[in-house]
Amino acid sequence: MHGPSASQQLDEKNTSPRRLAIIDLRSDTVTQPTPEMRRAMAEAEVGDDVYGEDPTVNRLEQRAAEIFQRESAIFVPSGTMGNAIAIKVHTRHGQEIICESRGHIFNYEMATLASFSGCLVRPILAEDGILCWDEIRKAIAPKIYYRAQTGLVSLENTHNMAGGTVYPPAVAEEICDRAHEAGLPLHLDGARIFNAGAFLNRPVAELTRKFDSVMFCLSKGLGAPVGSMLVGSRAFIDQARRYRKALGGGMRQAGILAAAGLIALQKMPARLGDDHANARFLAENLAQVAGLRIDPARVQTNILVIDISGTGLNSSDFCARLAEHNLLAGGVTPETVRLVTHMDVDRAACERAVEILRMVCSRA
Ligand code: TLP
Repeated sequence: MHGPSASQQLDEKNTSPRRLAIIDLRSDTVTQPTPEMRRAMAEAEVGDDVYGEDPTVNRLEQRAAEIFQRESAIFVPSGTMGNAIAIKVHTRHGQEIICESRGHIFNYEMATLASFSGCLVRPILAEDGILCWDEIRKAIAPKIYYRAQTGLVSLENTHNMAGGTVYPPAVAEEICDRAHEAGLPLHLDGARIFNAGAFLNRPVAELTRKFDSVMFCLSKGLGAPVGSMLVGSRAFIDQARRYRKALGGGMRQAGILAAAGLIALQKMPARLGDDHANARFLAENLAQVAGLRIDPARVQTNILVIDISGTGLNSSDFCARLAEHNLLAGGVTPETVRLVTHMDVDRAACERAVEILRMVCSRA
């Protein structure tokens, strides 16, 4: 993702920050903690979490384990660290990881799967980001001594850069069953698994039950300021705790952050449908705009990846023009732009976003 930051864009125009006037659709990571979260953070009971003594972190980890019906969970500073730790626990140096070509672990995690875990990616392109067992089966390295062996299959649900697409449960389960039969562990980058749950109207425990580990984010659609969780077996999480420390992720009085995470888990999944309805609203309206290509039927959750090549602009110039009108979006490739709905963007803001996009396209 690239493009100017909100403050850079404001500085360039020498305008004082008026956050409310800006419609920020770059990501659901930009959400501000709710007043309830801020209160809980101020009042959180804390201790040193590296000693396992932060009661609020302990409660959050217990709650996450309960929701996902797992033995154990660990609070980590970011989704990137959660994925890096999971990959490290599952693999050995010199192995391959099968994932989709536009997967976050492959493209946006600073190659930690290579630097920390010593693995290569064996990418598979799927137009909608959703892999199926038949494709994965063909990508598994043959058991020949001179071939690097497959160590892990990692799926992403929802799939971010494919446009927030959701795995049909039966497809994900077949992959898990067959991969397990082939002796391979499965990790789920479930940064937005609650969006998948909202789309399918199914509990996240059910959607993820066959994966060996799941990472999900508190700081995206769920609105917490910081943090992600990794869930799995007790042995897996015990090992994860060692690697979290190795990466500098032992956070001491982290209950301040976990307090917001508990509210995120309790209150926020129920409202994700609003974000999905807003994304669908954007898609339906933008599909009518000359120069933009988006299929509303494929917008399942809160992410739109729009083909802007018909405007004759590249994504950086296109986003810069949107920013002149206080609409922030991010380029994915030179020809595509991503819009992400979230709790700080309501329907009125989406209506305004459509007007701005229409105007910028008509002048391109
Ligand atoms: N995604 C961010 C950017 O890094 C692209 C975003 O704005 O969407 N898995 C998935 C599927 C993600 O989308 C992200 C963040 C992560 C992992 C990493 O989470 P963080 O940002 O907490 O390290």
